[in-house]
Amino acid sequence: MKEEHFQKQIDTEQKIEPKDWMPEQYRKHLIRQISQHAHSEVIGMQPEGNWITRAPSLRAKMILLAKVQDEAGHGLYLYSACETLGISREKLVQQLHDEKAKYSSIFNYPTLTWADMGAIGWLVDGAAIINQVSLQRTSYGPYSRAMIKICKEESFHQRQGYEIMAEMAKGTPEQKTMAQDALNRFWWPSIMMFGPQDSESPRTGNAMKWKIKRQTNDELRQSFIDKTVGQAEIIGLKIPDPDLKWNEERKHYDFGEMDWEEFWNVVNGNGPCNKQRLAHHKKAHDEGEWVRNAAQEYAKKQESATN
Ligand code: FAQ
Repeated sequence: MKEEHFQKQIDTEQKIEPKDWMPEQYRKHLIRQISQHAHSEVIGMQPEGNWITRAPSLRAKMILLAKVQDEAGHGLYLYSACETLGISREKLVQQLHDEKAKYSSIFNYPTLTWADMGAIGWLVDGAAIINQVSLQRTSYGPYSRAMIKICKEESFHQRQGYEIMAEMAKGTPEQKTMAQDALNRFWWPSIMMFGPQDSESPRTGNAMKWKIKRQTNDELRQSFIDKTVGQAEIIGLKIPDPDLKWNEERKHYDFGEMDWEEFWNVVNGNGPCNKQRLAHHKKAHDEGEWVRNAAQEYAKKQESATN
């Protein structure tokens, strides 16, 4: 009866809220996805944080600083949404440190030049938006509401990245080469953000049945590619895929095969920066212990003062 009522709520587009009954598998599925999403936002601060001190102008520095802070905020919205499912923030962070929880593969690639800041904003935030706009309609209320807030900021991120790429592409020949090189390195990892092909994705079945995901990995990837090809053309950069071609019958771009061995290697902890990213997070977490303790003491004092 409970299960039927739950599925009916989903089928009739009513949001599931924290106090509603939900199957244990649905709760676990959400904790897994939302926490991995939160970890991605927070780990995702590292590749860009790397360039704050080297931004080429005060304006560029202010924008990048604001963007990295936004990512921290996105992590917080998502951890809060996840906590409504009955798991603590400490446990979620522990799962990340124990490598039981993943984060997006894209953040395991290094950022070698300033143009990489452009490529991340344009492509990584661009891919994140396609995915997150779809997730605004996810069935779990707190996740859906977090997505609505996040998408507003994410579209500014995408535009600032595209602006960097556009400026560099019309700059000196060296700047244009740098922009093209960033696109060459970030293109395939960006389209890998959407996950394995549908036929290889074990989580998609339940995710679609429960409307946690509203579109599949392949649908979202196709939509990202269709949107991005024209943007590259406008600024005179070339997407590094010789098989990329408009298919008039499908009304979509056909594209080449991804290197799935590389994808699974990165997902399973063996990408170029996996070890470095996790070590940095652990160090920052340890060094922040006194801040968490002080905040807790302050909160306790405030509470006893009001009682
Ligand atoms: N990287 O069966 P599926 C951002 C794992 S936010 C790592 O297809 P599912 C903002 C997957 O977890 C970017 N692992 O799984 C920003 C599963 O492992 P598990 C993050 C991946 O969940 C921008 C296994 O493979 N966005 O970038 C990846 O149905 C700039 C099987 O896969 C989200 O997290 C991958 N690429 O679909 C921040 C969006 N792909 O858990 C800073 C929410 C797959 O069974 C700077 N998440 N895996 O051990 C989702 O939409 C989904 O979870 C997918 C994967 C689409 C990522």
